Amino acid sequence: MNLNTPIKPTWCPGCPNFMILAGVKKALETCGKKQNEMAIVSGIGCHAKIFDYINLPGLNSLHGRVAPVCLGLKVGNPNLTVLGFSGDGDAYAEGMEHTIHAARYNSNWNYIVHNNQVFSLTVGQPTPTTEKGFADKTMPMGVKTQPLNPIKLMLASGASFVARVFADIQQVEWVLKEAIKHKGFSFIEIIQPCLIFHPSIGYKEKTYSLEKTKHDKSSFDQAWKKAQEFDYNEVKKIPLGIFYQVEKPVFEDQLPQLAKLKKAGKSWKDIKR
Ligand SMILES: Cc1ncc(C[n+]2csc(CCOP(=O)(O)OP(=O)(O)O)c2C)c(N)n1
Repeated sequence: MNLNTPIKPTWCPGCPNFMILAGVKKALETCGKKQNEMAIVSGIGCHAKIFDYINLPGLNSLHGRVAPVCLGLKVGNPNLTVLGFSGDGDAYAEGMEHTIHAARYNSNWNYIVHNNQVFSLTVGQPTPTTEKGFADKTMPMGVKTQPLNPIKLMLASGASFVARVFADIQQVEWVLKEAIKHKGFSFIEIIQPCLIFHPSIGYKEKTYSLEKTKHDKSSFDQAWKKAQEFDYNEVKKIPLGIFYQVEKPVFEDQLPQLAKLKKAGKSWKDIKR
């Protein structure tokens, strides 16, 4: 499988998005799917450039609209493995309503949010996950609001797989393969420091792996408790790994119109009507 494209990345030198790209490619190459069984979607922002660097079909969509496009792909071809790439601005500001409903629908696709706690492409304005007090040229008086905790949001919205990793090749590869195996909506947040506008200094040192603890990922109460350890404001401990994973009815599996396609392993365009 050759996932390379001729397009030269325009991310800043050293951007953790390069680690995410490498981890994603490794996961796709080894997840057991063929190249023509996968599709990718992205929003708008630095994260979204990943669309140009992976040789898979899909859509570089509109700002905040990753989730409905992924749902549309699954309804058009339930046999596709779909990966949607978003940013914290894309997923939690402009696309907030879609993010909530994606968790609620439990369609079988993977939502990967590169969270750098700022709108990077538009030069560093605060997003819903920026810490209180953060100040820069665009917000010289500092942020006055409390940040949103996306792990809590996804748990409360009904997501059946909720995970967070750091922008590290091995972590991204591992979590993505787990998410692809999961039947249902998989939410993965990747902490992706932006070296220019939000370097997240000291974050990596505070991370630890839930997989190395006694965490029971089938327990909503334990997941909720772990989600509160990092409030995106104060960096004391940052749990990484799978917070929550359970089986729930998958949206497209309940649609009788799609049963024929699923059984035949085909998409609408291959079916004679
Ligand atoms: C409808 C719409 N509103 C606003 C914009 C401007 N815009 C482009 S990228 C972006 C920020 C993206 O931030 P984020 O999703 O956090 O991605 P990052 O650049 O940090 O990876 C914004 C607001 C747009 N392109 N379209």
